[in-house]
Amino acid sequence: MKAAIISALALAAVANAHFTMQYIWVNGADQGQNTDLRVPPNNNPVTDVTSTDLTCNVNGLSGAGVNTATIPAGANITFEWHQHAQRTGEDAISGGHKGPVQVYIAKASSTAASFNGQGTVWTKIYSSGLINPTSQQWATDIVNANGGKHSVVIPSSLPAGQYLLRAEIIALHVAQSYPGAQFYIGCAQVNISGGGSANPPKIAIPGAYKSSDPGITVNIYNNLKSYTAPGGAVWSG
Ligand SMILES: *[C@@H]1O[C@H](CO)[C@@H](O)[C@H](O)[C@H]1NC(C)=O
Ligand SMILES: *[C@@H]1O[C@H](CO)[C@@H](O)[C@H](O)[C@H]1NC(C)=O
Ligand SMILES: [Cu+2]
Repeated sequence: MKAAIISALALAAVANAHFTMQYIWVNGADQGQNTDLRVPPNNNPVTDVTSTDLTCNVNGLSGAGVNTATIPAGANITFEWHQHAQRTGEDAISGGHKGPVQVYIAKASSTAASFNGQGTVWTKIYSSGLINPTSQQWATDIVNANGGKHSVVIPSSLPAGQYLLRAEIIALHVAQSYPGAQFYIGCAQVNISGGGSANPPKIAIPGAYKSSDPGITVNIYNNLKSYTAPGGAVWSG
């Protein structure tokens, strides 16, 4: 009985232990809390893959009042996530959240701040999922071990201009039925200087993700041997 109560409490703690993107770093330089970011009203996940909240989280269709960071082509961007407005004293994203980490980029039609990210505009530039099936180590375990951080190098062949960068952590601990998968999304506004002339493949978010995707509705506690994240292949520049 006592064990049952404790595990029920543990489950409740996992369910409530949500998180948001709070910082980006540009080539190792911390830009400051909530700077260059579209900040959602709370740390709850998005669970409806057809919602425009899937683009840049709740209230994320515009970045009015949000600074846009100028970054050099080929910059190394580090995203940093936390459960609450504190960097220490708790797991960054809570160990119960298991799943992939992905990053997408979309070129703004005019300014990044006014761009809503709708349509077939997103290019996947990073994806990490089930890293080790034997130990069941997920990309999220690495993010937790790194104090909430993961990094991506922006392909230097992308043209100069203003972009939204969209990082996503999908927590799959209750994903065996839909809706269940939890989408944690953070969007940063950047202005790439330098760059090239690549025209990468693109998908729509929402649009490309389906409730039936094997990376979205999945029982991860069933000795999973491999995992396919939604959204297709990474474009490496
Ligand atoms: C990007 O920056 C992070 C944090 O400073 C660092 O750990 C990582 O090695 C860098 N990646 C590359 C490819 O330079
Ligand atoms: C974007 O960067 C370019 C340099 O490539 C600069 O001239 C321009 O002012 C920047 N725009 C914004 C909005 O920061
Ligand atoms: Cu949570």
